[in-house]
Amino acid sequence: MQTHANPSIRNLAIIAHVDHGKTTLVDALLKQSQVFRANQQVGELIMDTNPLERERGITILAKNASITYQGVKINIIDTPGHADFSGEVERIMNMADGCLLLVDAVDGPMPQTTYVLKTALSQGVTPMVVINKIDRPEARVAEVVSLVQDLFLELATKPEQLDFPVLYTSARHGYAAGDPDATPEDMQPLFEAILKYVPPPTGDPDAPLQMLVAALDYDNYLGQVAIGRVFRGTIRLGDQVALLGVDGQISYHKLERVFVFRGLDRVEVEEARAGDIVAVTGVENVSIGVTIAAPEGAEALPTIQIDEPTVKMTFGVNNSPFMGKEGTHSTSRVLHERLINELRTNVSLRVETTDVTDVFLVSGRGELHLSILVETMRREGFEFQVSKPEPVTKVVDGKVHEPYEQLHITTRDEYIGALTEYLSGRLAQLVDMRYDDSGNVNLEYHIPTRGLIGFTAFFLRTTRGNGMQSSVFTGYRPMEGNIKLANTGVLVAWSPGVAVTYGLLNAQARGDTIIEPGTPVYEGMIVGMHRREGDIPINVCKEKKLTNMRSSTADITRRLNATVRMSLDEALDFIAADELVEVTPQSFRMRKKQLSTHARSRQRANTARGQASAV
Ligand SMILES: Nc1nc2c(ncn2[C@@H]2O[C@H](COP(=O)(O)OP(=O)(O)OP(=O)(O)O)[C@@H](O)[C@H]2O)c(=O)[nH]1
Ligand SMILES: [Mg+2]
Repeated sequence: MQTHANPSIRNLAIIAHVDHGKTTLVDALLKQSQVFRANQQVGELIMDTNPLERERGITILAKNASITYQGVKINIIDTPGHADFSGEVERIMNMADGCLLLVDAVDGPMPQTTYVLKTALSQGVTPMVVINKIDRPEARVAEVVSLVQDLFLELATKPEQLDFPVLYTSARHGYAAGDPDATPEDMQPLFEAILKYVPPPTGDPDAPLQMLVAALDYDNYLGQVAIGRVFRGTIRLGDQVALLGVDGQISYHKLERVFVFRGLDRVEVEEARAGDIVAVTGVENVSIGVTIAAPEGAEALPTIQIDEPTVKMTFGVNNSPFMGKEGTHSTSRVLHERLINELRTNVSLRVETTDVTDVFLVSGRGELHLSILVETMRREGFEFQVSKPEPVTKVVDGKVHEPYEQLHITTRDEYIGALTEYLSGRLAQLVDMRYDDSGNVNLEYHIPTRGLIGFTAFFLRTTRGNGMQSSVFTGYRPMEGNIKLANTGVLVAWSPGVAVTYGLLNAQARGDTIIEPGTPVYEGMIVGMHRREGDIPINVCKEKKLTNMRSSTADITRRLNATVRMSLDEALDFIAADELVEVTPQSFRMRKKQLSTHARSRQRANTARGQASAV
């Protein structure tokens, strides 16, 4: 095989925990390799092109680019660091021969660092370690290097994997060094190290073609674009190829265009040889994990292995009284088609039908993975309703098992009390607690995914932004114990209309309200949070009686308290099992599944009777 190495190419994945600086490092590499014109304004996080990525400041989709250094083309794959998008890392790893494992010089290795390194090592990708953010005053470089060494000792599957180079960078300031004490100037040492340590791709360019599709893109003009690495042979414009599906089906197509990556662009070429990463068009109904091969004696490459989803929720056709008012009302068929279409690119997602025809069960890697899909679909103009995220359980040896996660928290001392109380009520076990030099405390927990649902919003509220938390799936364990949920209910609109100040004032006697005066409401819509247990139906549209002219002074001075504002993610966390979030392109509303006040109270009475007779 080695005889067929292609020395003019390197394929490199950039992997790390969230926010350790992957996309910023790609910026620095692109800038130094003069991909841009001298006067071109390029800004930051250039690869985070999707609007949701820019808004949230995180990478969601892995993406390709390439740079040329000393005549060698380096194909770079930027990946997301958030655990919910780890399916993306699994998806692209087959394209790479080497990876840069970035580790923040302050934070050190974090849960997702372990996960992505394990993924890379298990696929035989050669690692290089980059200690990034060495410019930060709190950087503890030597300590972090030794923690990384420990991590490799734990994860390496072959002795040679322990022999990895370490570089020191500030991606933000655009410099790298091979020695932590050197005075760094620019990124050159990193380019040199990539050429030296990342093995060139192998594969016989004269053998029959084999390409594994690892990404899909859609272009309005070109149609479906399949992206992946040519493992063997040469891919040529106009070639007749076989598409080998994951299920063993074969179809034949003619390649219309072949592209390679240059900088951030794709340039059209006549052919590309084994080892390169290409984008091709002309292959219909392609999906991720399939092989494009020469038609004679076509052989499929091993498909992409993706871990199972851990969190699920339902996506249903909107059946609220406001359906069709703020979005394009979608039928069950349209919604199903949209979800199925998502599966072609979103590899760690699952979609199943349920026994209700217009409700689908969608499972993903975490709450964020699912809420990003919700947000993407509403921006496309869809309206629909979703249920509370729940963990995906499975039965092993007749016992129900549930997903567990490792939760890492860095925060200030003063928040430990509140966090501990919340987490212990949610079956979390403290595994480790350490103080660092800057007075931060690092906490590590094992917690069932079910206990973590809703935690992000709580954490942000409690610590007011003074902290970081992240979690990573560790495995399934038998389901044990109950979670103590907050014993509060909701305020539910009792009759339809438009909310008025007087009605909302009455509601505020019972709790906090989440809608403003002037908001149209329907029966069964959630308008606030009850301070106590149980739901309370309330008429927020009720005007003050005009006959009651002489109001007391107390009444005049009663002012409406501020409305509690929730984001869509918080609403998904907040709702209970018998509630839904109605999502439209313009807004979202929380509602009871059963809208009728009367029907809900009858249900409650029946349940109470059922319990009474069971005693
Ligand atoms: N001080 C300092 N900050 C950095 C450096 N590199 C990146 N950052 C900052 O760290 C934050 C996260 O950087 P990103 O490049 O978005 O991190 P990422 O690893 O791509 O994050 P995800 O894709 O969401 O996993 C940004 O605010 C960067 O400006 C560095 O070398 N020094
Ligand atoms: Mg990024």
